[in-house]
Amino acid sequence: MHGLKIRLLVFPYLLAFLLAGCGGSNDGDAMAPPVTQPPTQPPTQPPAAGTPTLTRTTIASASNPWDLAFAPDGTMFYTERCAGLSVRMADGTVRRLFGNGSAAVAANDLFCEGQSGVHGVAVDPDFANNRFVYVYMLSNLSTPDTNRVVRLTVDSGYTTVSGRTDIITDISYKDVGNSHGGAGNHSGGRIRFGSDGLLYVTTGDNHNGPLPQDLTRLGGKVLRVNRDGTAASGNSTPSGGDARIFTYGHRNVQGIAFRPGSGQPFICEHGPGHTDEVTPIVAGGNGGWSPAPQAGVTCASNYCGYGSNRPDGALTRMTDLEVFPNAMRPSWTNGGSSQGMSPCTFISGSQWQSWEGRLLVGIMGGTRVELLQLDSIGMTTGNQSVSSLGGARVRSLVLGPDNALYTTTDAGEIWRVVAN
Ligand SMILES: [Ca+2]
Repeated sequence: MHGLKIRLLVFPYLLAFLLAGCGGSNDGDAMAPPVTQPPTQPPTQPPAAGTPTLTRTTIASASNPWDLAFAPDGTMFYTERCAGLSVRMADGTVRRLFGNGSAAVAANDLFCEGQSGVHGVAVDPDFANNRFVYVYMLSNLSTPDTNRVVRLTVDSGYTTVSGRTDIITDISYKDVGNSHGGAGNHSGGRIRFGSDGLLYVTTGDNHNGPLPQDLTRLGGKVLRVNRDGTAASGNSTPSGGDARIFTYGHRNVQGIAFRPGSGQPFICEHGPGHTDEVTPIVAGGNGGWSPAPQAGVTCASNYCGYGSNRPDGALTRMTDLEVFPNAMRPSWTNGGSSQGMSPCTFISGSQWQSWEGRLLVGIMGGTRVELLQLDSIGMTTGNQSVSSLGGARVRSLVLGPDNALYTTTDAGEIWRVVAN
C-alpha cells in the first residue's frame, strides 16, 4: 500500500520535473523540432466548486439507534436495536410504531442479542400510494432463530402500522456463541431500495466459515428482492443458488449505497482486523471472502476469519484473488486496517458543492467519516476525513429529501447536518 501511495505522489512531480527539463534543453538545441506554440488565450477553467460548510444539530435521542429512512413528505422513521420502529414527525413528535414495550403494534417475536436486533429500515419508492415500510429484525418465530425482513403498512397519520408481512424469513443468524464471540454477531442488516426499484438486503457471515460461499443460505450475501420478498429478475445467481442472492462472498455488510446517475450499488464492509472494503458490486458477483479452512488447515470453530485459512499461514483475505480470480475488486480499503466500516451514502444536491457525487463512509471504531472521490468506473481516487462528522460511532448515514445528511450514533443521537 505504502509503495503504491508513494509512487502516486511522486509521479506528478517527476513528470513536472522531466517536462521542465525538456523545455530547458530545447532553449539551446538547434536540432530540436519546431514546437507548436500554445494558444495565447489561456484555457477557460470552470469555476472551482467550493468545500461546503457543515452545521450539525442533534435532533433526537434514542437507544442504540441503528438506521433511519424518510417518507416523501419528510417524516422520519428510525429503528432502535432493542426496541423497534419509531417515527419522528416534522414538529419533533416521536411515536413508537412497532416493537416491544409501548409500541402501537407489538412484535412479541422480536428480541435483541449481541449485535443483533432491529437493524435497517427502508421506505417503499411508492410509499405515497402503498404506505409500505420495511424493517430488518431478529425474530424467534423460526427455529433456529433468524433475521427477517418485515413489511408494514403505515396509516395516513403515522400513528400505527398494520398488515405485517414477513417477506424474508430465513436470513442466517448466529444463534449460538463460538470461539470468536457470542450469539448475535455478524448479522449485516442494511436494507435499501436501489434506483431500479428493488430492495437490497445486506447480511453477515455469522462467524460461520462456509456460509459466505454457500449459495443455498442467505448469510454473507447481498440479496435483491421485489417488494414481496420474491427474487428479483436479473440477479444472475450462480446455478443451484438461492435466486434471491445478488452477490455473495461477503463478511458483514452494513452499508450499501447507489451511485447517482449509474445506479450502481456500492457496499461498505467491515473487515476482520484488516481491510475494511468499499466495493462496487454487480449481479452474480463474488466478494471473495471465504473464512472456511482450506485443505490441511484447521481453525477454531471452523472459522478462519481472524487468522489464516491458508496453508502458508497468511491472513484470510477480504478479497481472495488467488482462490477467486474473478472476485469483485474493492474501490477502497481502509489503509489496510479494519475499524468497523458500517454505513455509506452518496452525496447529492448542489449545496454540497465539490462533495456532490462523492461517497461518505462511516467508520465506527475510527469514530470518523471518510469522503471518497471515485472515478468513472467507481475506483477511489482520493479520500479525506470529514472532521465535522467525527468523534462518534456513526451507525447510519442517510441523505434526507431536503438533501441534508442524517446520522445515527451508537451513543444515542440522531444528527441533522446541513451544508451551505
Ligand atoms: Ca471482498
